[in-house]
Amino acid sequence: MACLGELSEKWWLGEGALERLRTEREAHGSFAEALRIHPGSIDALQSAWSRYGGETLKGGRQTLIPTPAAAEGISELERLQQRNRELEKIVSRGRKDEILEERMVVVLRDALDELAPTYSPAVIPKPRKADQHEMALLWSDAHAGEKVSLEETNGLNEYDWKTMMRRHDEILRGVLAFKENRPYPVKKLHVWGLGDNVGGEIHQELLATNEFPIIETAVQLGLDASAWLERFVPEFESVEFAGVVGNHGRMYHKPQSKERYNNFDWLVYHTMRQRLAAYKSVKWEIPKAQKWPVMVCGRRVLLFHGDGIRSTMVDVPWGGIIRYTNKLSNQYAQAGQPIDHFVCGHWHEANAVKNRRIIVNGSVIGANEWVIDTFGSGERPAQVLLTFHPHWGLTDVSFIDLEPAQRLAA
Ligand SMILES: [Mn+2]
Repeated sequence: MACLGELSEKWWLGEGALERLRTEREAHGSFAEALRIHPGSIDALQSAWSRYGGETLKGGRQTLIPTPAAAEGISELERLQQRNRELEKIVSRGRKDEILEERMVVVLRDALDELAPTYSPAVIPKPRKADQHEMALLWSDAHAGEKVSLEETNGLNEYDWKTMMRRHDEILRGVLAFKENRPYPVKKLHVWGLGDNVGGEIHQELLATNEFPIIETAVQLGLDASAWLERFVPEFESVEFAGVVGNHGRMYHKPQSKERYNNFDWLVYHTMRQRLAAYKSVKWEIPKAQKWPVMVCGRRVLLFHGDGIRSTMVDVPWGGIIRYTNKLSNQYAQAGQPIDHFVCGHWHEANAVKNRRIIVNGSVIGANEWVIDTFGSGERPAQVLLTFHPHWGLTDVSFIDLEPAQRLAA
């Protein structure tokens, strides 16, 4: 009888092919076994089988395909020997890793025995309780006299004189709470007026809606702000006031750089100075200059309002502020007065940027109709409190929220 291995495709053709295939299968028990003994073409066998109407095989094509091991004639012994070799390899690789690890441990142990740290902490005496921190309150953008309508701002803000002075109470509460709860003594308070504490009449809408005419506003703010500042006097060994003017209190519609102090902010500061003249612990600097350097804990801080910085875009022009202060930095360095910090108001958004080199104050007024209309939103009212130390310089930037959340929600 012809076996499959010897058969050519031609042999499958013609009469009796199906019968010959059956015989072949019976002779070897299965096609798989027939192929194992006589390796041949599985595809040829399968196509002949189906061409001559062989019944569907249980298990489909798999039934025709021998297992690879069987097809290659690999015995069980060979398979197990191969497996054994593989396992030996794995074991020897693991052993190598163990040896490597042990060698690394030895190297590290030897190294640690030989090396010593090159640093030892400096001898620091117990810090003196008398170390002098000084606080500096940024006071600006109260826009006294201006009214903001709760209805027109969709409930975002409401502002009038009474609200303004209530928010000044909040400043007092904040500063005194920070002073009381800091673990170091603070004997000196700087108060830096940064301008726009009067709303002014530079826009038609302000002229039409202000609570009082500007002259009345300035006098009243001088009196009320004196009473406010006076409350700090007994709390600190000394209070040092310095103030620059803003843009809102100017006399004319068009901004001017000459005689910039011709501004109601300047009048307010001088009124305060006269009212508190009897206090020897209160010192005053009310310059005619538009920018004013003050010294605190050996650091030079430049005060200015901030309206000189050009802006054509919505939002605070950070790029412009940084370029502007870089130029100021060069200018003052040339004059032998290098500046450590720049402090301004005007933008109504409290921030400390460039590694706290530039500090921008928030406002007392908060969002108003113009800001919402022009910028889409306005920041909540807030003022900034700085703390300096003779050794570390500006150590803390604190934010005093003038409308704590619960009050707004109420
Ligand atoms: Mn301003």
